[in-house]
Amino acid sequence: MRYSKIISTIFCILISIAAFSQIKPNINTKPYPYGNPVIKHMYTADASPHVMPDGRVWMVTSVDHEDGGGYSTMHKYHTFSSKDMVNWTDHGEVLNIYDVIGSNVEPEGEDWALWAPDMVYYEGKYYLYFPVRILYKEGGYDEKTRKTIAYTGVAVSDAPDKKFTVINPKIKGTQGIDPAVFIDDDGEKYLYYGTHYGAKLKDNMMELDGEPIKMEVDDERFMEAIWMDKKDNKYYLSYHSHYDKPIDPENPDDLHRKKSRLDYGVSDHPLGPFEYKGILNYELGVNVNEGPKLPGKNYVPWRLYQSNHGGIVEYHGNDYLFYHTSALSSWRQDEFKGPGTWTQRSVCVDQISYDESGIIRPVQQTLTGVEPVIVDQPFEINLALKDTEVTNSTLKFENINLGTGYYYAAIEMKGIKEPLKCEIRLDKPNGALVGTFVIKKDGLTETLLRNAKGTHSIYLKFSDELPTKSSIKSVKIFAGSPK
Ligand code: FUB
Repeated sequence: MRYSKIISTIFCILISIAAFSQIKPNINTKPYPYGNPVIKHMYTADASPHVMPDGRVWMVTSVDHEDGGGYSTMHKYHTFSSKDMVNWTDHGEVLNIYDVIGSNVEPEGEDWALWAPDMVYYEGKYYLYFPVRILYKEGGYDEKTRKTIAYTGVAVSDAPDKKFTVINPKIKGTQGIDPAVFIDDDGEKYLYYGTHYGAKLKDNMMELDGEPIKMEVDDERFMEAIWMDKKDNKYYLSYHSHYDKPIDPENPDDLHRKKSRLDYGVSDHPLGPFEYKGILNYELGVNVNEGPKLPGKNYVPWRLYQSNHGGIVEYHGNDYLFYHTSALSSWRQDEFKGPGTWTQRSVCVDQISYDESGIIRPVQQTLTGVEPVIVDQPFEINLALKDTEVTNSTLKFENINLGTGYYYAAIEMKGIKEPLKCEIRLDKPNGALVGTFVIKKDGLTETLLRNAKGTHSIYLKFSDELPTKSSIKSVKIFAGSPK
């Protein structure tokens, strides 16, 4: 072995020993006593929540290693679903790093990891966006000197609980971690990723449609973990802010310390620029009212100075923040006597509230979690076409009870010659837009719906004259009560 190779091997061994010497075993087997985190049988992080066509909330999460060992040990994703936000089903592993690498060994000198993912439904398929993060071992693990690259790939599946197949291991133009996909009410699709970028996605969901744009937020602490949400026609871009030094146990709230928060900005356009609006989520473990305290201190053991990461979903009238903490790790290691491990995280869910002007009140992190959601309405509404006339390329359906929310719609058509769009609006032909069918061919076309709740007249407004001899076979609104 050459001298330099011996030195680098010794160095790697030392680094590994250093990393693993911090491992604390998960020796406490008592059941975790609180509602948050919601996943209690394994370590999960970076949740991306969406309502899927079965009316349930689904999330894909990163998986932190049972034995800790840091961010390089994140090698797979699981999906979970719930119909009430409290009880979650683990659907198992849907993608592994070796599905991406194509063999069961990592290239020599490199640590490959799968970081914060997103999963969306589009035109009958589920797309899983994953950041590959490669760390070159000769650069070492030190945050200041390490050499890494990261980019986004995409995998597809027919169902969110089945294995995904990689269809593009590296989306051209993407650099950096934390992809998030947003589908707008007009049918456009956007991919956000890296520290600051956003771009339209092509219909094939695996290529960028044009050059990525730098997301501008007037906040110098905008760092990573972008999530896009839309509320009352405004685009809310939330993100993890730059933080600095570790928490001083004697002064955890030190005003001079830059905190790891989720902050957000608002815009009238999905690609910005965004106006900074404030805090979505405080530093992890801040202001938790109930529960255990770190021995001798007035704050929870899992107070964390880094690793905040959020995803937002609206579900039957409430908005929820998904984030993660090390509370489960703190419990399983030594029953809340110590802090837990910052890379043994677990997904928590708490409610978001807004003031009258749309400003988010910083989320109250809780141990109890949220109230179970109970939905009692039909899963599906078939809009009766019998007596409905198409006037000026517009159809009207009166007095439709959308209850606490319907999340998808489908139209079946025949005789389509050219692609056309059909907007779904409430109460007036130019009322609130809740979704858009992009009809490319005969058969079924689906769209997601946003803010479709309460009792309304529903208008379907086609972008063009319907071709002669075309016909509408059915229109249905679905994903009301979760299956
Ligand atoms: O969980 C791994 C990475 O750490 C995520 O991709 C980032 O957002 C950071 O939280």
